[in-house]
Amino acid sequence: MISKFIDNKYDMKTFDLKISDGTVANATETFHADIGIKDGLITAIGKNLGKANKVINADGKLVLPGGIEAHCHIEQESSSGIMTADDYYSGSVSAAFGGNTCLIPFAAQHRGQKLQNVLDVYHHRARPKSVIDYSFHLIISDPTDEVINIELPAIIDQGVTSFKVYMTYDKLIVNDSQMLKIMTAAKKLGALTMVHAENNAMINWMSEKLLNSSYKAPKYHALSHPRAAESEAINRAITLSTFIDTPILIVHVSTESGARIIAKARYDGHKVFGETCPQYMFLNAKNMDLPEMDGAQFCCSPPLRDKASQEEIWRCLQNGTFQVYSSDHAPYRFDETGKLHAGKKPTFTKIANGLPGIETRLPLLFSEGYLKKRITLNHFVALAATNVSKIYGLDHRKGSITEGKDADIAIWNPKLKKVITADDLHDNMEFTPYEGMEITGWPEIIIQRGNVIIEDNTLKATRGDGEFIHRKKIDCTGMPGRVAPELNSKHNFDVKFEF
Ligand code: DUC
Ligand code: ZN
Ligand code: ZN
Repeated sequence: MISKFIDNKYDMKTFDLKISDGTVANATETFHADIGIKDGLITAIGKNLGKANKVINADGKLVLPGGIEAHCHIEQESSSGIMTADDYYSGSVSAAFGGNTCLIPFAAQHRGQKLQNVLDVYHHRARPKSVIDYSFHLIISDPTDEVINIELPAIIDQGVTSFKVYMTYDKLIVNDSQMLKIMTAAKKLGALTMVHAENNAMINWMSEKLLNSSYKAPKYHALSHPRAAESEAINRAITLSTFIDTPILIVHVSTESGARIIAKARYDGHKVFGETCPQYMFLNAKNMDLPEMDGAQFCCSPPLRDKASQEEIWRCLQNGTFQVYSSDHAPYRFDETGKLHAGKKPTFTKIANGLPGIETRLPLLFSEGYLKKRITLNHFVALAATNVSKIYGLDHRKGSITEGKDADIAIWNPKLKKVITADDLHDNMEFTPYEGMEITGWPEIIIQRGNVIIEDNTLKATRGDGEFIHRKKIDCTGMPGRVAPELNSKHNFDVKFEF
C-alpha cells in the first residue's frame, strides 16, 4: 500500500468534517490518507490537512466510496398489483445500513400509463422519504409510438437515462419488434436498455407440464424457468442490440451459459454489460426444498440454480463478465401482502417473485469475496459503486473518493463479525434468505454528502434527506460496436437508416 500524499497544502481551510488515518480504497488504488470535506464535497485528500469542525478517527478502518445499489424495487407495484414491503423510507434506511449512499430503483410503467405520470408518482414517493440519494430506471411495458417518440425523450432529458424491458411476464413482456423499437430510441437518445432475459414460452410450457402432473410446490418454480430459457433470451436480446449497435445491460444473470454469451459479445467489442446478484452466488435451489410453503421465500426470477452454478457465477464476477453486482431487492413478505397474495397455498406460478437483500449485498461480498480473497479490495469497490457510477452516468457526482465528488463515504470495520438475522436488518421484511450466515466486515459509519447519517448503529438522517440525482447520458467510449452491414450505407447500396 502506498502513502501518496505528503504535503499539507490545505492548512488554511477549516473542513466541516475530516476523516483521519483511514485506509482509503478506490477501484484503482489503496492508500493511507485523511479526507477533508466541505459543503458536502470531498475537498482534500492528504496528510495533516488541518482543522475540521468534526473529526472521525478511522484508524484500522477502511474508508470506501458509499455503495450504489443499482437494481432494487422500492415502493413499486408489480404487474399483479402487489406493492413491495419497503417504501422509500425503510428501503433507503436498510440500504444505508448496508453501506450504500445512493439507490437506483425502478419507476414502473404499467400498460396504458403515461411515462411522465409514472415518473411523477415515483418522485412523489421518494422525495419526502428517502434518506439517501436516488435516481430511477424506468420500466417500459407499453411502447406505443407516443411513448417512444414523444414521452421517452422527455424522460431522458430529466436525467433518467436507463430503462428496463421484460422478455417474460404476460403483463410486462415486449416482443422482438417492440424491443427493436425501444432499442432504436435508446440509441438515438443516449440511453441504456436493461433487459430481463427469459424466454416466456419456455417458462409457460414448463409450468404447464409441471402443474399438469401436480408438481405445484414452490421448489418447482426453479424447474419452470430452465437455464436455456435464460440463455436463449440473452442471445436474442444481444443479437437485437448489436444489430443496431446500442448499449444493453442484461440484469440478474443466473447461468454460466448466459454469461458466456455476454462475455463473447464484450470480447467482440459490443456495448454489452452484465449484472449478477448475491442470490446466484450464495443460494441454490436446494434452499427451496422446504416443508409447506416455506420455499416461497426463495422464489425469484430467474430462479436459484445449483452449487456448480454458484461457482460459475463467482468466476464470471471475478473475470469481469459481470461489471454490475446488485441486490435485486424485491421485498415481498411471507404473507397475504406479498408471497402469498394469491392464497395460503398457491401453485408456484402464483407466488410473488423476488428476494430481499439490499442491506446484505455489500457485507456478503466483502466477507465472502474480499476477505476470502476471491476479489481484491479495489474490485470490491468497483462492484460496490464505481462501475455503476460510470455505466449509469453518475460518475460526475459519485462512485469514488476523489476531490470534487460528493462526500458519500462508508467506513468499514473489516474485523467486525455478525450473524445475519432478519431482526437486525432495517427493511420491512420478516425474513432474510441469508439468516444465520456469519459475516466478517460491516460498514459502521455512513456519510452522505458530508453528513454522518449512520454512526453507533444509529440512524442520524431524517426522511427526505436524500436528493434526486440527474444522471448523464450513457457513455460507451471504448466499446466500438458496429451496426449490421445491412444498416450501414457503405454496404447496403447507400440506403440511409435514421437512428
Ligand atoms: N425481476 C426482477 O428484476 N426482480 C424481481 C423479479 C423479476 O422478475
Ligand atoms: Zn427482472
Ligand atoms: Zn429486479
